[in-house]
Amino acid sequence: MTAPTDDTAAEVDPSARPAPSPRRLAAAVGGLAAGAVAVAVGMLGAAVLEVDSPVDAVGGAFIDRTPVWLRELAIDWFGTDDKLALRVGIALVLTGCALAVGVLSRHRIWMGVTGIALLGVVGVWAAADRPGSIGSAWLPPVLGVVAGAPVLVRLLARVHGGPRDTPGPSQAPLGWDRRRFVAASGAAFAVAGGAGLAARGLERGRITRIEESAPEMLPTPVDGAPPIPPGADVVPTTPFVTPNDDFYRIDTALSFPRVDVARWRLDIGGMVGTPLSVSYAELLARPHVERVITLCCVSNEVGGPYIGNAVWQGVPLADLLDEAGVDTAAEQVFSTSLDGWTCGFPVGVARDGRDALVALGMNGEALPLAHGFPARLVVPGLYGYVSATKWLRSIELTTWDRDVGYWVPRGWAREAPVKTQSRIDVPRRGETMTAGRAMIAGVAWAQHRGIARVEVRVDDGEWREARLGDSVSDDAWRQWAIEWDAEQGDHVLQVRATDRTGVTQTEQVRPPAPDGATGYHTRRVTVA
Ligand SMILES: Nc1nc2c(c(=O)[nH]1)N[C@H]1C(S)=C(S)[C@@H](COP(=O)(O)O)O[C@H]1N2
Ligand SMILES: [Mo]
Repeated sequence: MTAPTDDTAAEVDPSARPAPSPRRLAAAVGGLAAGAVAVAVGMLGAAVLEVDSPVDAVGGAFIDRTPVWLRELAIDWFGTDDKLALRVGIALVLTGCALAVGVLSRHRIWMGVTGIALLGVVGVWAAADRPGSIGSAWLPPVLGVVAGAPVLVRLLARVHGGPRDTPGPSQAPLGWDRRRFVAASGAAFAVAGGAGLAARGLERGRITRIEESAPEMLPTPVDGAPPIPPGADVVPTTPFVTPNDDFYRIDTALSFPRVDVARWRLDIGGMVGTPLSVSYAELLARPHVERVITLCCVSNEVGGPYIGNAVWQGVPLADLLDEAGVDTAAEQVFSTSLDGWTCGFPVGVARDGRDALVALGMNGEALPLAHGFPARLVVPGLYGYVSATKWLRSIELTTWDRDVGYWVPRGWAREAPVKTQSRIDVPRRGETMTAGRAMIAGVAWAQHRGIARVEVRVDDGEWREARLGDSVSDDAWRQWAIEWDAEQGDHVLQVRATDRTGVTQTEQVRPPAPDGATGYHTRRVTVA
């Protein structure tokens, strides 16, 4: 049987534009309500079972398959809000799917049910695809389908009218009960909202419990960093030590890994004499050192914000490797996080005397969850994507042909030492200056080589040497400043740094991929 279409109404009044038929609209709303129930129940199921939510699993599968150009574009457009952008994108796609499911269901309910089931299949596939996914992660998307499909069937039966609906006083002339439909779909949205809120509450509680499991105080390091001399800080806008809350965050994790610090262990194995497995308490009990190390992201554009400097506290990686006894044939220190992310760097880097750390602390506190609690790697002189594993789970000594880190098959270089770079922080971008004596200032970095010189040029004039802030460590950035007699008009400011090996950063402009952006940071200013 074919229900009379409401479009006949339009024929009666030829002046009317073909308005969306109320039934089609209702069907779409029904699809949306059923979709909302399915997604929210899936999220709630995941929160109760303590597995990745189906939406995050799909997002994670998407992140893992994002080509380099799209990732760069996303970081360019959304910066560190790229995860939020992905969530919004997923929500829009899901909304479109749910509306389509509703419209399709209007005459062929099996098509809508199949549509919901297909979304569930995508959820199950993504859950199974997640590295380190645990057994029950397939269940939440199935629960979502089991909850969403009956809602769809019942709501669409109301749109359809027919024998299941007993005619009531509010029965509309077109043969369906709008008031009941509105009440039923409203109830479905309320259930979805309630389930969604409950899921969010559980997720927040989970994160709070992890954060509260971190120690209030870390042990005093046996080899502490000397206090930062006030002379290290010469840029008014940029603190020499980046506060934890301002430290850039870059990772592929849509939700924080399920850290259980009481049961957590760091395993060191592979090509070693004696594999080690150390608990958090054992790592805390070992002698700690404290080092000032600047961490930066390979995706940072010239002049970009994805760099931070912190006082890291932890156990020297070399001590742990010595204890395990590294096989001479081992080539790579390959590490894996609790969420299945991986990276690797040459064994030589870990043993050339530099202060690579298994860090437990950041700026005087236990590592914040966003920066890798309970433990992470920090290796001076290497970009984060080849070295700085957060939520560290294991370290494996291996060869290059056996394994490569997460980003390598995705178009990034296998080895990635940090490039010598410099950035202008003052004047700020778009700042209008007044004529007269002014300051140009910023940061320069060449981790593990150290900064020897910073020069500044105005409008293709002479390169002039800037005054350097006190050096704290070759592994940390260095601040710089220079006076300038600003004359009225538009000006172009440029900076370049030279490291302690005598090499000046290259002027050649290159994008971040595959191994770090190059070129001089250039700032255009207007002096009024
Ligand atoms: N587990 C995990 N660790 C990770 C990453 C990640 O995606 N997952 N990203 C790396 C990258 S690309 C960088 S630049 C640094 C950033 O560390 P931060 O977020 O503490 O600044 O972490 C590294 N460690
Ligand atoms: Mo990065």
